[in-house]
Amino acid sequence: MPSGHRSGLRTAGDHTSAAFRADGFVVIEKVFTRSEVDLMKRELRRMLASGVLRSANGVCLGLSCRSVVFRRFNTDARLLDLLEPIIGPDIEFWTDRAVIKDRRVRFATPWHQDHVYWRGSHKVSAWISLDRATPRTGCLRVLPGSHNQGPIEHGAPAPVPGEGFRFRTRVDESKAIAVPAMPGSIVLFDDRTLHSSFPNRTGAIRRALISTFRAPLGNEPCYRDGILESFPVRGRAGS
Ligand SMILES: O=C(O)CCC(=O)C(=O)O
Repeated sequence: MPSGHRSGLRTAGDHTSAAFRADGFVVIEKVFTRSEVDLMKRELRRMLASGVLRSANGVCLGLSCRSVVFRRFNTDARLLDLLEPIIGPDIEFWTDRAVIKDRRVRFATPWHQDHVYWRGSHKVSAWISLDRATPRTGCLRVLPGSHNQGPIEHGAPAPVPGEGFRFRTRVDESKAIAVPAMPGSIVLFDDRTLHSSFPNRTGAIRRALISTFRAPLGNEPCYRDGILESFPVRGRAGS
């Protein structure tokens, strides 16, 4: 197990960023409270019920650009304080998505690097747990240190029945570790870190808000899912 990957500290920025640099990810426990997590879950339910947000195989893109509630959490100082030692004083929100595994969407997420989808500058994602995520309910798995390999070849995405087009990357799973997370805890990971998630074997709902940030770069386009999503959140032109 990589040393220090589970910090348990919210204010030790140096420790968090050192663990992140070494392993390509770090877990920070209990950043958001139960009532804040309940508010996010209520907002997610409302957005899905009203049709403001659509789920494709359990993935819902673009929450902050449609909801002041999610925008507030993605600009929360507790989250930005964790990101600042990693990204630097200027931080831009890039995009967000909710991933929901339940009775209908049970399948595992295959191994991949997020960089293969986004390309361009490197980004950091905050996987914010909204339910108890365990190996049985579908928590993340990561390959510690895999970010040091840089971007790897994923081949062309292939159709998987019921799951859309998916990349399939070969990984030595003996070196992988499970990353369980309680509601309100955050897993920060680099877009080069190889990760996947377990299938949900329980039928109990497992939701995560996954918000992605980067250092602002004038010449790189914003993320677009029909609408512009990126906006500054700290430092230059941010708070
Ligand atoms: O939350 C999950 O189950 C997987 C999320 C993931 O791999 C991703 O969004 O890149």
